Amino acid sequence: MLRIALMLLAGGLALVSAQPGRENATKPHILFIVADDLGWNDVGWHNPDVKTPVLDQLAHEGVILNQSYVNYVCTPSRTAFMTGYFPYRVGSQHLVFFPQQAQAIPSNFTFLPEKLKELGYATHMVGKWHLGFCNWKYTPTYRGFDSFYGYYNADEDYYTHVVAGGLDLRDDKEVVNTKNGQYGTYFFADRMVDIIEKHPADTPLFLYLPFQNVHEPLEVPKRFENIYMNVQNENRRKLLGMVSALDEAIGNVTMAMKTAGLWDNTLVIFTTDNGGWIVASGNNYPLRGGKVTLWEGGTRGVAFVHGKMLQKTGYTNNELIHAVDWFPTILAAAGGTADDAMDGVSQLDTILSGQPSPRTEFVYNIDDVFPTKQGAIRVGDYKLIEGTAGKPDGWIHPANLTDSQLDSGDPTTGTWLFNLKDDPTEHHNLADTMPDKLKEMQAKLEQYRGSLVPAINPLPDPKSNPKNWGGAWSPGWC
Ligand SMILES: *[C@@H]1O[C@H](CO)[C@@H](O)[C@H](O)[C@H]1NC(C)=O
Ligand SMILES: *[C@@H]1O[C@H](CO)[C@@H](O)[C@H](O)[C@H]1NC(C)=O
Ligand SMILES: *[C@@H]1O[C@H](CO)[C@@H](O)[C@H](O)[C@H]1NC(C)=O
Ligand SMILES: *[C@@H]1O[C@H](CO)[C@@H](O)[C@H](O)[C@H]1NC(C)=O
Ligand SMILES: CC(=O)N[C@H]1CO[C@H](CO)[C@@H](O)[C@@H]1O
Repeated sequence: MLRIALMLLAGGLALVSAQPGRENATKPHILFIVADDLGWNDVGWHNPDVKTPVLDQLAHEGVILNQSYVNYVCTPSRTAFMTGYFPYRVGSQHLVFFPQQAQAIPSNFTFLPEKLKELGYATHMVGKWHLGFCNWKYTPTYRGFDSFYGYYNADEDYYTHVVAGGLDLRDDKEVVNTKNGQYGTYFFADRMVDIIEKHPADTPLFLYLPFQNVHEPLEVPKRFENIYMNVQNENRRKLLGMVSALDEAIGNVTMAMKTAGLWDNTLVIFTTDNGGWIVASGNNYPLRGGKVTLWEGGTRGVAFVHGKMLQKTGYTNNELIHAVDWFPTILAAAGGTADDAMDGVSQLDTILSGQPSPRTEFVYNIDDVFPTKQGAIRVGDYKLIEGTAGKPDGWIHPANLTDSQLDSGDPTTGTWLFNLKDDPTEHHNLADTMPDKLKEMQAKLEQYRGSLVPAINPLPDPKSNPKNWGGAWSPGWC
């Protein structure tokens, strides 16, 4: 697979550089936008009740990615984006990193912006990190970003920027304590625009924008909520308002790119980090389950790409892509090559011209820790889940968000085999009727399990307490 990937990668570069009529033969600017907990059924191109005009237009002008997979929760997906490795090979496969635990991506993994800097890129990040902060060496400006404006953890209040008793907002290394009462999406978008306005056009720009929206808590300025006055369920109304706030912020970012003259040479990659969190009114209908589950609703992410360098646009691409692929893909677009050992493969030709994906299989997750062992893989059209698949389970329509479906239904531990080509919504478990296929898939999962790295999951450390650090979550205790 790697050899094929390298060949495709060389082809992809030729396509980029051979494009006629380009004024600037410079490397493309790259806008890598990650939405937080944005569900399959929470974007306008899947659900006309959702108002995302900016994203809809970008998606329709570009290429909608219909089989773009992510991990089941936040830290693992961000691990995949930043390292190009499946989280189970890094040690970050077990849920998310928590503020009180000394958890981080080990230093021997090179992060994507470090590679891009070697290729001459300016690298900036605005938003959520969630890849470890207990030592400065694990934080964004020590892992390849020229600048960082955002937060280390997850789940903070959109107005106070506090999570679990500590302020979590930084400008590079400095604590920001002047934003209490201001909705995060506004000032994060302002910072994004500011970076773009100050950026020298002759330097390639890598802008990593992992947005806070639409993660819990459900908070949004009234004017966004008011777009959905027809929605009865208050939580759902707020969630949708948060989606529209995200959309407006991305509109401001794209407008700034145009004004700065960068847009025509910009490759936009948009993806969610995992499926919608049904408990907080996110929705993945008609897919099964959502965030924190290995069902398709948790792992098949909304995504698209956009840019003038795309050769074929305005269609839905059904090729198999996984979160680990963005590292080598972005690197290839920037004129570099990824490490051979990496799990990710370049999808540059897949997105540029609709070539077949070099990927035929991937690992959804392997975790031996919680609540029981879990493992899931895809090979060709088939998917195997063994152990805990996660909850909420089922096919939950937005109209049914408040009912008991949220926590009842099928058992969440078992063995499932699906043919996703025929059954993308995982209604028909083939484990009993296809015993040979099941054995083959189980053997494959065991093979993958051979490279499992133990989860980084130490007990909470009292040294982390923000009281020891002037009230903010701070590096320095591991
Ligand atoms: C980093 O070190 C760990 C532990 O030795 C190893 O499992 C992993 O493969 C290494 N990763 C890289 C990218 O070198
Ligand atoms: C987008 O820009 C407009 C015009 O500057 C501003 O009024 C609005 O608050 C911005 N929206 C977001 C979400 O930042
Ligand atoms: C809503 O839930 C009810 C009861 O569980 C079920 O009969 C109905 O089909 C569901 N509606 C949708 C649109 O899924
Ligand atoms: C997207 O994938 C689904 C299968 O999950 C398929 O039914 C649908 O036709 C695909 N969309 C397009 C436009 O190809
Ligand atoms: C990014 C970049 O190099 N932009 C340049 C593209 O070319 C025009 C004129 O050909 C310049 O004005 C831009 O600065």
